[in-house]
Amino acid sequence: MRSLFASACLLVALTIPVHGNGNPAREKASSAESSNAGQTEAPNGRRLYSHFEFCRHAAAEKTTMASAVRRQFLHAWNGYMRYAKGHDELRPLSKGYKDWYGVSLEMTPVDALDTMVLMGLHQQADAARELIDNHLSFDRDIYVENFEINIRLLGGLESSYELTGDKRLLALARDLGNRLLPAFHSPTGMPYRFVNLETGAVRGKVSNPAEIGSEMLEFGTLSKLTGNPIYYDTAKRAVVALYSRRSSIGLVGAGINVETGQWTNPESFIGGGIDSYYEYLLKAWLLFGDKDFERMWKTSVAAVNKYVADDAPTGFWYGQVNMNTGARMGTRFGALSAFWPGELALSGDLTRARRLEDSCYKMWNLYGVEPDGLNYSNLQVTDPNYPLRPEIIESAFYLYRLTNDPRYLRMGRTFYDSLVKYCRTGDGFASLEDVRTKKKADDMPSYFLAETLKYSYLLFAPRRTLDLNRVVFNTEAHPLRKMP
Ligand code: DMJ
Repeated sequence: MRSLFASACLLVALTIPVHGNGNPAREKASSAESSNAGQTEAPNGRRLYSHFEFCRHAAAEKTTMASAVRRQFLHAWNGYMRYAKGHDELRPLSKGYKDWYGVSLEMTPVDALDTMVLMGLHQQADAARELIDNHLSFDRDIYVENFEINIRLLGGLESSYELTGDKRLLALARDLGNRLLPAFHSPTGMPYRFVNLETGAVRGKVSNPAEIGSEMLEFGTLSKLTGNPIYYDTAKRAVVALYSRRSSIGLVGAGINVETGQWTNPESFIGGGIDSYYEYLLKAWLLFGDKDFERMWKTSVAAVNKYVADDAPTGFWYGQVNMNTGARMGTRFGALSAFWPGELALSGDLTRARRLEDSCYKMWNLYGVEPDGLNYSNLQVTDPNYPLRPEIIESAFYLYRLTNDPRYLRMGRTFYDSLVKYCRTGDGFASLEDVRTKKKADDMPSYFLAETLKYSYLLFAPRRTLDLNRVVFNTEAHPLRKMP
């Protein structure tokens, strides 16, 4: 039996086979169907359903899927609590843990907390808050990656504070924001890649647009929450410094020296290393209503669509070009680039968004899970791993919310089935070393709970679970509230 997601509620009537297919979610919907009064039988032995009945069953299937995702989230969290409690991340195969910097920064509890709140997992949220309250300290003599700590921890603390009102989370966010500020003390105002949380010393003068330009949402929110403009102004200065170094055709490259402002790599694309720079131009406009970001986003996306987009025989993609000339340098796409349909949709460009998500779905279905790298000109895998990434699901979520087209529910169902089939372990979920062989890797990144399972859940959950008009997600899927 085809899923009820297979057709839109816009249809007036449709026929559905009487018997189930061995799939629990669909069978549940089927058994509800069999109790219906007033249905008629079509000549082909199929039942004829009214528009109303169809929509009701599609809604039931969504509810079933949301519950199924919630159960998988619990499975992942329980594995973390059993083997990695109080550490950054679970190692799902060796049943151990990983701390990024030798000491724990409670990465998984902070990243997962707002997902728990949205899923209504109150007991688990209390346990995560207990770990954060009693064990998280940023007073550590360690060099941390400004970008990662900002999107996961600062964003996570802020979002959870907004959802719970727990002032201890805000105090931690403010402390962390102050410790990250020295990263921006470069001659150009663009941040160094690493900063020592205790001393404020910095490292890593060659950075990239994603790491330089993905602080605005978290730092801007910190200013709104504390009333201190320093965070907003510092992050904005960095973005403007980067934007003002775009090429004459409006593109940025993949590497830049934050001390000299000189580009070190002229390759321009939308994937990892540049991705969330563009994302934050759009979202800073949406979150803060700041017209400067509107202007920077519109200029940038026009250049990207003109030069980086590629209408290839295998589909619509975005590859690599020279930032100065627009000459094509490569035809690489991958899991990280699959965030772009979501950004396009959010900005109102549903045509490109839909076409690109179709290409992403093709990429996913080549091996039943997407690879981190794909040469789209011949559909050959260039980087075979799948580290439980969320982007393709994130885009399906935005597209479903903005179009109501059930094809994105069907995609979400495919992603869910693959995750459970290929990545689930006895005590969590594991990345894949190779999507072609499905060999697992000993990692369960914290963003799997922050992003992958959150977007999967929100795709199927009632819209009232989170009102997209009132929040903007940071690049780690932490929803931040729009404030005047
Ligand atoms: C996450 O940490 C964020 O989404 C980031 O922007 C990109 N990489 C991972 C997920 O793939």
